Amino acid sequence: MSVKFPLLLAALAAAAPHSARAEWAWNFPAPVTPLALDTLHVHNTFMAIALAIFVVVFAIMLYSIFTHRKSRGMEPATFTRPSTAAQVFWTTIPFLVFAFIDFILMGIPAYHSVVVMEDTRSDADMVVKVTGSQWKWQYEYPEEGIRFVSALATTPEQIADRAAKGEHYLLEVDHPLVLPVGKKVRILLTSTDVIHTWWVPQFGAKRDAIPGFIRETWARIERPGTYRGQCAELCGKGHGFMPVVVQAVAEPEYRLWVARQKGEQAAQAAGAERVWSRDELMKQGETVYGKVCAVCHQAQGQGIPGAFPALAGSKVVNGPALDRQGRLVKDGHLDRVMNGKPGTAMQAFKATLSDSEIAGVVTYERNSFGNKMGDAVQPAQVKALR
Ligand code: HEC
Ligand SMILES: [Cu+2]
Repeated sequence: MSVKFPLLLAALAAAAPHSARAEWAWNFPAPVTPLALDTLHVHNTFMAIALAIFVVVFAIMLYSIFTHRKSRGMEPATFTRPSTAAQVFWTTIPFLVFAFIDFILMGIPAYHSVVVMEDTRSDADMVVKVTGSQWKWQYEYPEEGIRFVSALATTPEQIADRAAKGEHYLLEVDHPLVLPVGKKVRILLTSTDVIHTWWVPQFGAKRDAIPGFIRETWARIERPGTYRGQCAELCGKGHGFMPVVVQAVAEPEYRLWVARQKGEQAAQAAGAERVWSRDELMKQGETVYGKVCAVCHQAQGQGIPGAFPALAGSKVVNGPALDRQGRLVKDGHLDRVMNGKPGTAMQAFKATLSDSEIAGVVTYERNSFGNKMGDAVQPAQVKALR
């Protein structure tokens, strides 16, 4: 069943200014999971029932008003208290009618949907763990040992209107979540800081990612494609900048992707074994800084007074990172980046960045924005501190 309200929407669309119409859709986005299909059915059934009740109630009301009008010589009734039997009758009948509608007509499909939603485990083919952090998503495939961070790909220039916006403005990421079509994916959700919500409208699932808890949902994507969503829980300054992008591909293509990811991760791990040149570290660091740190500390390391400290001239950045034995200096530069500062927006990056990314970004900060430490941190040193 598909109930739409073309007349009402057409009227609204005609009234709206032209520019506001570009994003108008007539219905929900096409569901691509059984769960989304089920909840859409519930929505449509409920809308049909609500519409039917609306029509019946209004018809009775309008009929009563117009038929019993004074100009037709209607006399008001004079009773003050109708019989008890009449009162019981006109209370009981509507009660029974609505009990039937609520508990049977609406209750059964709604109950079915909730059961489908909560059934995250039976016949699950694979597990993906999703971790929200201000302001990006981390995806982990525990069975494959794959893990990566998925961050906004829209550039700061596009956001500031200094460059042309792309088709998927603010709905594009550097590393989408890749999932096989037709497999039941159990999705575990948690967060490292505040509550986020992982939401892809076409999957029909929207579940909070709560720090300290693991919540779950599931998806069996029936059609290959790219599906986009957003964080749906106000989670701070970058809330509007942590989109979700899922790429659903056929099973063989998925296996290929998994193999490639494993290769990349192995290469990254190998990168920690060798000595990097300063230039390599600076280059790596600049990329990481722009992608991960600049949202808070800003492009030139100037920070935002009162919220995010400047790294240009910072005592921490211009202090020691490691002591002579290669141990962390407490509250030093490397300590701050690896372990964060609990209770502040400065999170521990050792969980989300690789050895070479941490070594790179620390080296970069120590030698940029006017900081001139002249030293470098090696990936192997970071690895030894994990
Ligand atoms: C979500 C915002 C946010 C992001 C992203 C972020 N930081 Fe921070 N950072 C902070 C805040 C807030 C502090 C101050 C913590 C405190 O109260 O000492 C801080 C402090 C620091 C400090 C110490 C500066 C000082 O003078 O106290 C360093 C170094 C630092 N961050 C490096 C990084 C690096 C490297 C990255 C990227 C890998 C990064 N930060 C990403 C918010 C952020
Ligand atoms: Cu969020």
